[in-house]
Amino acid sequence: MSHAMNDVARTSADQSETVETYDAIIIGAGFSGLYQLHTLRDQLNLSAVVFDVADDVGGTWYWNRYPGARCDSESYYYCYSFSKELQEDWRWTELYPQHDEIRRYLSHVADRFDLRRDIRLKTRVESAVFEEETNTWLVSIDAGKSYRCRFLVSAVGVLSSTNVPKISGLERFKGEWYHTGNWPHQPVDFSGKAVGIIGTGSTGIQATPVVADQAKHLTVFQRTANYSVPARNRPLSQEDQQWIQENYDEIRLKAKTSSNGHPFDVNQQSALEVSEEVRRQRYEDAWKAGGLRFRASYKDLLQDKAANDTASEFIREKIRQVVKDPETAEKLTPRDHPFASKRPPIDTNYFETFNRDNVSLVDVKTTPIVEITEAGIKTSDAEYPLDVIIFATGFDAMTGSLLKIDIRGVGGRSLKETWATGPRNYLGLQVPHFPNFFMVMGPGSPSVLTNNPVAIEQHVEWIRNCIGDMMGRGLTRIEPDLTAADNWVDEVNRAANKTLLPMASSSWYLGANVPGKPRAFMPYAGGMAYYADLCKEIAGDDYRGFITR
Ligand code: N01
Repeated sequence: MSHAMNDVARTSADQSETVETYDAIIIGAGFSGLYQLHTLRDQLNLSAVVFDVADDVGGTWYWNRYPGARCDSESYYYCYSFSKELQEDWRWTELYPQHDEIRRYLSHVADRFDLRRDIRLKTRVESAVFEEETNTWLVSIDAGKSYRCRFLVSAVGVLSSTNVPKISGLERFKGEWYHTGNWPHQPVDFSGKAVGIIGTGSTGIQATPVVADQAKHLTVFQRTANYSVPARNRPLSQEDQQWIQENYDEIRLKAKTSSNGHPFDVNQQSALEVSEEVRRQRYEDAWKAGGLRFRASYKDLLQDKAANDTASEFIREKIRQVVKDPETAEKLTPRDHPFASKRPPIDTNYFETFNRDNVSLVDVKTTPIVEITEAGIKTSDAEYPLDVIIFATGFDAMTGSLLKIDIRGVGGRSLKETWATGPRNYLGLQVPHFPNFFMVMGPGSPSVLTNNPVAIEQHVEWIRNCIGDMMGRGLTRIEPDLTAADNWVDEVNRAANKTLLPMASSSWYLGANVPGKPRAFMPYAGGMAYYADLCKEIAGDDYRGFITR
């Protein structure tokens, strides 16, 4: 039997306007929103709708189409695990899938589970206001229409609000400019052009070799040198496919019981308890194998600075070996933060690209960008004429997309103001005074420190179970109490401080990349499996720390 509220017209509180009403409104049609819709509509039998501003499903993968964009997690586990049939009928072609393949996958999911009929595309949610009299949310979209729902779920993504730095003169630039996170749908032709790319995070590191292949000249404007490990991407063979299908249960279990959602073992030795020779061999093997597994070489790389130094120095040596010009190699060598204290990129020929004649590197820490002119980028010591500027400058991560929506909880308080000093909430799932509002991958949850689909499925299923429990018990309202939220913020900080993560002072984990953003360590570093168990235990303990009625 359906629990659905009237999913047709219903009269709003002020009686003057008729609004469509749903049990749940979900904002965002990426990995999170698609699965949340499936769980609420098809498993709980609720009426639910998804709004997304894009003209197709895909979330972050809808927008990130820049040259070289592909996933850093391996394809066969950077995907949903909730449906065996889905798992069996989809074959990934490469170890690290390109953006278009991930979009095809998400499109397939939308079709396979008949989700599209409840997804409204080209629809931007402008505001959501909680109304106490009815314990419902009034959600307004850009077309001026409003909808009402009992449960509001943010599935807006953690890396979806682009960060274009305010560099004076951009509006005068006569060439083309793009942000990687809002890339045109038609390929951009770089042939015969002088291209500049600002930013050397995961995105810039993926894009640089591909753009260099096409451009007449590529200038990379680097503020912070970065560590990167070769990805060693390759097509998946028939044998790989067979191995994946035969071992899927074990792969999924390993991912779910790991600290970061990746199904590989972390070596339980300390980097400091083995000889130099043994350690070097292990790093060499990990370098040859490639990928984020390099981080798992020793258990203490993210906890102990001396242990980390051994890995950091190994990568620095590799950079010096690969990059032929010693001055360029030195500029590319990271020294101001430990390896993996910022999200570590993986690459295909990134450092090798700086051996090309058509590529140059500008260190904008020593010679900062002063302005953008009609003709290109001007630093404190030179002007670089450019036809195209690529901003690979990242995102207003974790909170940016959410805070673009005017969300108002009890008493009209705004979420943006409530979070003026940092995103205080409970478990990264709910915010005090914002009842029946849930966040998938909210700040304060493991989110960006994980292989995302694992964290997404855990959140989506927790939210489904919570809403199901509420329905079952006839409850109309749930929100965290303030003390629980404060304690959780303390726990998020405690967990971060046990690691080297806060040592990267310019990291987007801290909000440091966006001027004016409050500095707060946002993801929960206590481990995915521990966190998932805790969420389950809290729900089982009558939703400890939540107020229900
Ligand atoms: O962004 P970033 P990203 N002047 O913020 C520089 C995920 N991802 O898009 O370090 C000059 O990491 C900035 O310099 P600094 C992944 O989680 C996943 O690369 O602040 N430079 C930095 O070099 C990743 O971590 C995949 O000093 C400026 C760069 O721009 C996250 O997305 C692929 C500047 C921004 O790096 C974000 O990565 C790609 C300025 N004013 C990304 N402002 C997958 O494979 C910024 N910078 C799944």
